[in-house]
Amino acid sequence: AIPAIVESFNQLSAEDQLALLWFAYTEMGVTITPAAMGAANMVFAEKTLTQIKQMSAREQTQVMCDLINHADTPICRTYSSFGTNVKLGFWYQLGEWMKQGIVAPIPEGYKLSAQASDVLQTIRQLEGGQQLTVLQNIVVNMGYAPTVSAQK
Ligand code: 45D
Repeated sequence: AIPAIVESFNQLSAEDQLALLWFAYTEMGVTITPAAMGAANMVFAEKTLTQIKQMSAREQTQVMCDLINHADTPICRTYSSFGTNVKLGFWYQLGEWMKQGIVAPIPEGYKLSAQASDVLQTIRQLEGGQQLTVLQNIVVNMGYAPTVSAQK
């Protein structure tokens, strides 16, 4: 079932993918402790996260869209070099900063498309370990990796 869920996620528009991640994050954010984040070797992502923090709101949103779209940018290439849990931790950190107003938020009252809501609902119904696997499979393929893209 997990590959099918990941596949349906990947078929959503970039905007839907980003919005769905945001809603997944807001629902599960509380369950991720600082200790768990510590386990993710976030030192590898610190430079990139700091760079994003210092960007304008528009640039911040653009970077996140680029990651989803597999754009060929320095940040997308750096992201691809992260391990899976660093990638998850990276998104988690951006989510925290969005909540704190440090990174540009999603528009107030924004609603997911019907397709994206369906995928989110399916993810909600999984047990915790499977949810984590789905999220790992989603974030692992974001960013830009020349060898992977060449196979498409
Ligand atoms: O204008 O054991 C829209 C670790 C369109 C490690 C938009 C872990 C309209 C150890 C697209 C809506 C900690 C990794 C704008 C475990 C519009 C460990 C913008 C687990 C502006 C278990 C949308 C970690 C935007 C986990 C900008 C499970 C959306 C981490 C941004 C999970 C969305 C992290 C973001 C998740 C979502 C993070 C930043 C799910 C972040 C999600």
